[in-house]
Amino acid sequence: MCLFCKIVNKEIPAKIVYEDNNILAFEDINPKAPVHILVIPKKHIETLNDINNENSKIIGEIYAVIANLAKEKGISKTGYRVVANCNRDAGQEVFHIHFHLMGGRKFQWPAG
Ligand code: IU
Repeated sequence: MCLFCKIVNKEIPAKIVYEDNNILAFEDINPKAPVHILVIPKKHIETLNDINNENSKIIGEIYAVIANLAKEKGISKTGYRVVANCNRDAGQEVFHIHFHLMGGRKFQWPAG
């Protein structure tokens, strides 16, 4: 079972900030910004390449959770970045799709 599936199953602890039937959000263990939360579908989907018409509804739900978390964390007005890394060149390390919600500082563009 993958690392994030284990977090979903509560076999590995995480600082959970949001949970519903389909989605889990928890603090990144190695934060790259003052706010750094990972938002994931509970269902195992490996990469963005695996999004299709059957499972894409969860992506909109994830973005609604992100918008709420950004408000809760007080970064919705100042701004924040959402990142989903796909495969090697983007530096994906965990092969269970996840959206990084990062805020609380200014970011460079283009991203490195
Ligand atoms: P990436 O997009 O796959 O590169 O991001 C994986 C993230 O998962 C990264 O920011 C790690 O710090 C984070 N993470 C975690 O929160 N808990 C863990 O046990 C492990 C990685 I391993």
